Amino acid sequence: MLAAGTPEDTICAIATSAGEGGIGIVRISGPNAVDIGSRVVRLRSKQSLQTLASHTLHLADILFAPVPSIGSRPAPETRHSTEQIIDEGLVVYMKAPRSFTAEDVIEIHCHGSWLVLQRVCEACVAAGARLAQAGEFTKRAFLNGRLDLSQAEAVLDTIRAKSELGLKLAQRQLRGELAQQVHRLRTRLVGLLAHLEAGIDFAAEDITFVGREEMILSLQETLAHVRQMLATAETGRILRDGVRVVIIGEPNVGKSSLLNSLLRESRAIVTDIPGTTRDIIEESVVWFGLQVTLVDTAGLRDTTDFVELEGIRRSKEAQNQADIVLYVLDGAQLAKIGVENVRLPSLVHEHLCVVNKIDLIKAAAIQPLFDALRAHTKWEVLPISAQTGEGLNALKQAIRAQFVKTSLEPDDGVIVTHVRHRMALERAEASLQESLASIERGIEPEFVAVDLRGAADALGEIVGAITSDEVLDRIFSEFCIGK
Ligand SMILES: Nc1nc2c(ncn2[C@@H]2O[C@H](COP(=O)(O)OP(=O)(O)OP(=O)(O)O)[C@@H](O)[C@H]2O)c(=O)[nH]1
Ligand SMILES: [Mg+2]
Repeated sequence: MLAAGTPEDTICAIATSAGEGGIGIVRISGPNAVDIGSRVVRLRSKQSLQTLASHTLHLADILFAPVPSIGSRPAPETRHSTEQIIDEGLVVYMKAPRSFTAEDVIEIHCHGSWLVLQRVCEACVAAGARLAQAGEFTKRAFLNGRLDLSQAEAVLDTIRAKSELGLKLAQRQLRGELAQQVHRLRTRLVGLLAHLEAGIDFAAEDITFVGREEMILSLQETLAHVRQMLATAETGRILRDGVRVVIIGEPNVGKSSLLNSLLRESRAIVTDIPGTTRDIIEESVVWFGLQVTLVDTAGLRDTTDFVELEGIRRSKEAQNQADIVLYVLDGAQLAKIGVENVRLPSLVHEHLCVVNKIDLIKAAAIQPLFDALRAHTKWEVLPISAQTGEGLNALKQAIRAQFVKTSLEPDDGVIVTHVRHRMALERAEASLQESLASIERGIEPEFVAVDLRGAADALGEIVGAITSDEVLDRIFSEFCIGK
């Protein structure tokens, strides 16, 4: 059930984004959409909305004072004196079930002025519509079976996508790639469950419905599929949300210079005074279709300066939220003190070590320095110069390669992008493991059935076949109003 109102309500909202635009759209959806639309628009062709062919556009005046419903319509002269024309625009009627919500939908396309759009919305409310809640159109599409839950989530991902790769994955999920795979696995489990339960019912008659070996094989295959999907979750999350790269190192090694060159703008203050950066500086870019958030931090050193200490605390906090840490060394200093005196911190995160300022090292000395460094540490080390830009492309490629390991072609299987899906798959994995262990130990089929049902339900949660109001409310409240 919807938190407020029911699907019998007709809802309306501004569907385009706030601000000025060439065109703005107000969307009306529900059983009375046509009736409400007829009170708000007057077609120039004098046709009534009811008679329009679905999915065709028609020029209309959009009226402020709601026109009384047909039947109680006043004489044309009185009607003319009370109504006000808000704007002129185009109207389209999308007949149920061939609309986004699978309900009757009227869209009013007017000029993209927020004031105009608000007045059109007010006119719709005065004519009997209710203002839609966040995500209510998509929620209706889900409740009416137009989309499953994973596709509804993909609608939001499409709207929010910040990178090409994120958009590509959202579109694949919207087309139902994940849903189909989940349905296949779930159907197989439900089939096995039916056999198992039938076996339980007819146990006394000694009929075996699925052989033990066959059951084990089928469960193992399903488990392997679930694990295959889980293995893509980390890449999926990064592709959808982007990767967070935190730059750390001692003062003056060129962290802020690196941030600036990667962003190609002078975002952070750079000086030759150690301890310049005191705060966290964060900025996003897109590299090869992948969204990357770069975070510059205060240089790490022993200090008694109160402000710098706070900066160092924040730097450590930022490290904990990193997908990858870039540890920056000063190459010029390295050449001077010798590689054997370099101490690299122990980092729990994925990390890359960059040796900066290689423009200050003699060309002939670079290779021996890196050979020694690679012998001295297990870390991957990359030469760069924030000043000349040398090595920055290789650095970007290396960061991408850490995360985009799977090919992104649809033929290579589904990629899991949502934490909610990952968690459900983990529950399915645990239940499948449990059921296999039970069969192998010769436990009663009744107990195996409980685990099989658990696995099927966990998969069902992904597509919304099994779900609670609370989960639905949480998912749809993330949407904007009008979607
Ligand atoms: N020659 C050369 N100088 C560099 C390079 N990168 C940075 N520098 C210089 O090194 C000094 C320190 O640079 P910053 O970017 O402020 O260093 P930081 O690591 O952010 O320093 P803190 O904020 O104090 O921790 C500045 O004088 C930069 O111009 C480089 O690749 N080559
Ligand atoms: Mg700095």
